[in-house]
Amino acid sequence: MEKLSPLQIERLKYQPKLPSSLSKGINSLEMSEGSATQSVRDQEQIQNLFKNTYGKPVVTFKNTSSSNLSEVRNVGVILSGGQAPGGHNVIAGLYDALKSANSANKLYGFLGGPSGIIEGKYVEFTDEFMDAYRNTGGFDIIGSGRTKLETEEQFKSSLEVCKKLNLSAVVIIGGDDSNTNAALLAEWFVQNNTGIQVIGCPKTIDGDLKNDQIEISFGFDTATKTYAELIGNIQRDANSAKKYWHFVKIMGRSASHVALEAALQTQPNITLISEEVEEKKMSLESIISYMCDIIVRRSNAGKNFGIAIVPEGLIEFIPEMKSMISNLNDVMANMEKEGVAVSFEAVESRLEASNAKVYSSLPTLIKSQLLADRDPHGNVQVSKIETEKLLIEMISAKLNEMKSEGSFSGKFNAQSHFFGYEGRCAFPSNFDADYCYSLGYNAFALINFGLTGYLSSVRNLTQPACEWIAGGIPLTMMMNMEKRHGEMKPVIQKALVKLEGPVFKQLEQNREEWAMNDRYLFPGAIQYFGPSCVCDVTTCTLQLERAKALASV
Ligand code: FBP
Repeated sequence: MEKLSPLQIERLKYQPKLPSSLSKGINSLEMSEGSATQSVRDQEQIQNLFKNTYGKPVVTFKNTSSSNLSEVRNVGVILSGGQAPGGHNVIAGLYDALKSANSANKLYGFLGGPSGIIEGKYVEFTDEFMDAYRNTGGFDIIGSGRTKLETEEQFKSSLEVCKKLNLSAVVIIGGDDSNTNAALLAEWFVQNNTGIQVIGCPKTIDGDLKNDQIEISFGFDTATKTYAELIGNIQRDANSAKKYWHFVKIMGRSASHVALEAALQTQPNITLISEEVEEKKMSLESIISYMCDIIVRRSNAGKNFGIAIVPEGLIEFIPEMKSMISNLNDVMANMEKEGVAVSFEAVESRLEASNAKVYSSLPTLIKSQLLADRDPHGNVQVSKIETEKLLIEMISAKLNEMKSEGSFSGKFNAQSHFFGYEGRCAFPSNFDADYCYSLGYNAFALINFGLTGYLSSVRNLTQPACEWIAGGIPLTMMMNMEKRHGEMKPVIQKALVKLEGPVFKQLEQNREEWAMNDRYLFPGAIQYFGPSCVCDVTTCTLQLERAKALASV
């Protein structure tokens, strides 16, 4: 028998909570439809590309006393993209719903992400197999991957695999790119009269897959709490030794929700928010000046230490960098097509003059990191760019200059950290355990009502789980046209931090106080057992956004 840690043993026993609308079972549900929907932008183009799945209504479930018998259904599930705590519980919820609807139903897991459905690599879930993964972190139950599902050939091989397994539906658990895949596959399946449905589930620690119906993507709650714990520990260390500035880069490919949430939970001295940098058109130089100003003022107050939070995607939001990276993406896509080898010189000679100047001004380390392989969606892999080190290097240079001019006499010793992978596979918090289980359970309800091209939606999340509202939204509702690999493509729009929103305002109102007067908070480790005020509270982001949404109703 495999050896388990005490926490593993206890978490396996946790029974996740469901919204009361779903708790009476899959066969006692009634669905109500709202009015027709539209995509967030580029309505005409999106409607043209998604002729069969565009414009469908938002749906909501409530339970009914009558019991509908459900026909036998086999379902396939895919974990797609970066890991996020709670993925196993989405599958557990889906499995339990499917088996409770009809014990003859089968659930297949495609191995290694979307490539599993293309290549026909799968495993069938059994009670024993599923039970070993309940309430655990990670995606290791079936693995994940970032293969983009978009070509006719991929769709055809997926169809063959689905037919072989007699599937009536596929559930794709993923972020914006993966749910774009889900939307494309759903449309293709309808277009080709396959009768196979596709349902998405909103996953990503980045927290940028959201709108009014999707209040948050799963994994954000646990990941941000994990990073906040680590930052709190570092703050205590910095405040004890009083000799280092800690620069902490925090994951979140584009949006700064994770950095912002971690900052609200810990109250560090400096927090950069990429969306603000873009909005205020802050150049790299002005960011350095802003940070140096706080470092110098703290040093003058005798504090040669501090904590700075840097969002992972920052570099792509600095105007001169954004323009250079977008030009660089096109240049690299063309070089790949032409089979030209990538080198500093080759790239610089093809970039527009102003972008070439920005590129060549960067340290060699950053220049080569910017040339690393793009992800399958054509994005720069920002997790590989050491922005925190770039900032430290530039700040050191500026402070040395100031020293020689006599305007700085303090010390600046910096440590760099990157928190990302540490939080993506943590044991899901109680919130994520319940939310994920509900999303998976609800995904089967959407399948049972014959829907396709929908995203599982569970909302009203700051209330107790029994009051959560279950339903679904059409994936096309979140789509717009964006440039990928040098071409305009339909994609789900990322939800960035809103500068006029309550979450950023909370930082803005407090950051000067936090910069100078150490108001560090120490959240400690996620607690799974104990008082509800410790174990069941969700993020500041969700609480502030929901409070604002409810106040405006
Ligand atoms: P998803 O959007 O797929 O959930 O992934 C998010 C993320 O964790 C980002 O925060 C990060 O930039 C990226 O994945 C890292 O990707 P990889 O795991 O491929 O290194």
